Amino acid sequence: MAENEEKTVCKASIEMLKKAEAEGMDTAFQRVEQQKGCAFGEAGSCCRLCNMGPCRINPKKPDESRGVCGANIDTIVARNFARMVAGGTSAHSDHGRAVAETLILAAKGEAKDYEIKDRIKLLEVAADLGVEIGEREINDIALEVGERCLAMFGQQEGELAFALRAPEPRKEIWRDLRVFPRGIDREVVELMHRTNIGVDQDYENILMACARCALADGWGGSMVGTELQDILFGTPVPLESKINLGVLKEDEVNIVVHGHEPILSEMIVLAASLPEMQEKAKQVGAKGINLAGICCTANEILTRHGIPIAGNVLQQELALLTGAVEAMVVDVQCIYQGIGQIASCIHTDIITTSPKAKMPYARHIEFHEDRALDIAKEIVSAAIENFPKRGKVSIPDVRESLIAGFNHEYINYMLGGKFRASYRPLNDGVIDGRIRGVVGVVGCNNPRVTHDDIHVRVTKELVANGCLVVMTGCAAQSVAKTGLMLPEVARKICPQGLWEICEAVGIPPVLHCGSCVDNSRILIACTAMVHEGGLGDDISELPVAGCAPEWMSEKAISIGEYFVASGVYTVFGVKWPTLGSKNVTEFLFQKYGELFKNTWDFEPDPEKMVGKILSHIDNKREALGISAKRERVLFDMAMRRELEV
Ligand code: SF4
Ligand code: MSK
Repeated sequence: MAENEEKTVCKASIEMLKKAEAEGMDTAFQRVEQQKGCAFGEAGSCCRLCNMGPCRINPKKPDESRGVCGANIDTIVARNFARMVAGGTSAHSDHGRAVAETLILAAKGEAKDYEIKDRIKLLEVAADLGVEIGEREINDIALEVGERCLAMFGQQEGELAFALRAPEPRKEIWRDLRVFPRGIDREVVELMHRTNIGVDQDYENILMACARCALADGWGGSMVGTELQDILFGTPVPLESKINLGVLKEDEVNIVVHGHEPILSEMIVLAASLPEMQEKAKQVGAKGINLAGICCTANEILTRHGIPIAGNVLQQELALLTGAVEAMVVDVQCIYQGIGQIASCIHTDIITTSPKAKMPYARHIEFHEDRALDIAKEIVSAAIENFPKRGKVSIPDVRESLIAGFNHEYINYMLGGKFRASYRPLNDGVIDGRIRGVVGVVGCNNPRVTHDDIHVRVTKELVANGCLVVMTGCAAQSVAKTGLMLPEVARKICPQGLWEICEAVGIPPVLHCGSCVDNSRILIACTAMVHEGGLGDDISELPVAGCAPEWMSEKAISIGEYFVASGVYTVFGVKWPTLGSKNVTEFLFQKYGELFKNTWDFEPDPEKMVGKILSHIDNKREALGISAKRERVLFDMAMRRELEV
C-alpha cells in the first residue's frame, strides 16, 4: 500500500489521510488501490453497447477477434471515445441550459432573487447574438438573450451563434470539414445515435462527429453557461482569498458548497450573509457562519465573492473528515458517492438540491429558482441546527493566499486600461519574446497519480520557462495551494521578461480563470489574440497549448476535443483511452493535425509533458518568425525547495 506522502503532495490532505487511516474511514485514495482496472477497459477495447456483448478485443492481437456484431477494435475504441465526448458535452451543456432558464425567469420577474448584475456584458452578448438594443428595457433585452441562448440547445440547422465568434479561417475549416456545430442537443443526440450498435462503423467518421459535438460544448453549452453567469452574477474581477482545508473554522458553522452551478451557490452566499442567519448561528453557540467551496462551484463563488476554497475534487471526503463541516451542499457533477458514507458516521448533513442528482445517506432539499433565497435559508438553517451535534474537530492548520478572477474582459482591461482596452501589450509581449507562450493547464485530480503533484510540477516548469499559464477547475486549485497565484512569486520563478510584465501589470504568472465551463473563456482569449494581430490569422498559429495533467472526467475529454478542434495543441496525462486502437490514436494524434492544424497528445511524465509543450510553442514561434533561441530551464530540487510553502 502506498504511503500517504506518495498519494498527495498537499500537506493538509496528508494530515487527513492519516486521520482516515486511524479511524478506518474509506476515501478515494484507498479505494483506488482496490480497483486495479482492466486491460481491455483501459485500452478502450471493451464494448457493452448491446446485449450480445460485452465484447472484448485484445489490443495486442487486434486482428484475431471481433465483437459478436463484427465490430473491429477501431470501431469499438472510437465509439467509446465518442461516448465520453457526448457525456462531457451533455454535462457542461445541461449546466448552461439551467443558467439560460434562470436568466429567462429573472428577466420575467419570476425568479425575484436574481437580477442582472453585469449590464455591459448583457449588451455585448446581445450585440453578438444580433438582439436589438435601442431604447429597450434591460429585462426585455435579457429575456431575448436568454431565449436565444435556450434556443441554441434545440437548434436543428445552421451554425451556432457563439461559434461565429471564432476567427474566420477557423470557421472555414469547420465548414470545409462539415463539423460546424448546429444545435447543442442535436450534436449530443446524434453522437449517441451514431455509436449505437450497427450505426457508424467508420472510426474516422465517428471521430469527426466527436469534434462537432465537442465544439457544441466549447462554443455552445459551456459558453452559454459562462456568458450568462457573468450577466446574472457579475463578471469576475481579481480578488484575494484563501485556499485549503485550513479555511474551515473551529468556532463557526461551516457550510461547504460542492458541485458546479452557481445558481444555487450564489443564493447560499447571500443567505449565509444575512444578519438573521448569523444571529441564528450565534444562538447555537457558533461565532458565525463560514462558507467554503469544493471543486468548480468553489471557483464560481471564489471569483465573484472571494469565498475561500476548502479544496479540490479529491479533498471532498477529506473536508468531511475534519469533523467540522455542518453541511455539504451539493448540486451536480464530480460529487463522490463516498461523501454520503462518511457523513453517515458523523454529524455532517449532505444536502442534495438537484432533482437530477440524489444520493444515498443524503437529505434532499430541492432547489427552485422561483423560491431561491427561501430555500437557501432553509439549507443554511439546517446546517446551523447541526452545529451542536459536532464531535471532535481536527482542522489542518494549512491554508494559502491566492488572487483569482481573471478572464478575457479583465486581461483586456488590465493590459490596455479603461479607455484603450486591448490585447496589444499581451501580443507584443509574446512577439518580443518576454512571454514565450500561453498555456492552459486545466482539469481534475485523479488518485491514479499523486494528487496535485503533476499540476504543480508542470505549472512551475512552464512559468520558469517563460510561459504565462491560465488555469481552471481543480487544476487551478492544486496550484493555488502552493502560493503560485500570488503576484510576488513572479520575480522568484519567472525569467526576467515575464516577471517584468507580471510586475508592471500586477498579476501572478499563473492566472486563475474560473471553473470547467470557463474554459470557454480561454477560447475567447485566444480569438482576441488572433484579432489583435501579429500572431497569425488563426488560433492554430498562436504559440499556445493546453494540457490536463491529472484529468479523470468525461468533461475533460470534451474540453480537450474542443480545444484541438479549435486549433490548440492539447496534451493529456494519467492514461489515454484510445490506446487499444493504433488507427484511432493516430487519427487523433496525427490526422487531426492535417485537418484541424493541431493535435491531441498524451504524456503522463510531467517533465516530458512540459518538453512537448515548449517545443510546440517554439515551433509556432519559429513559423511566425518570432523565435529566439533559448535553453530549457529544468526545475531542480533547489528551485523546488525555494518555492515550498
Ligand atoms: Fe459486442 Fe457489437 Fe454489441 Fe458491442 S455492439 S457489445 S461489439 S455485439
Ligand atoms: S470539478 S470536472 S474534477 S476539474 Fe469541475 Fe474538478 Fe474535473 Fe470536476
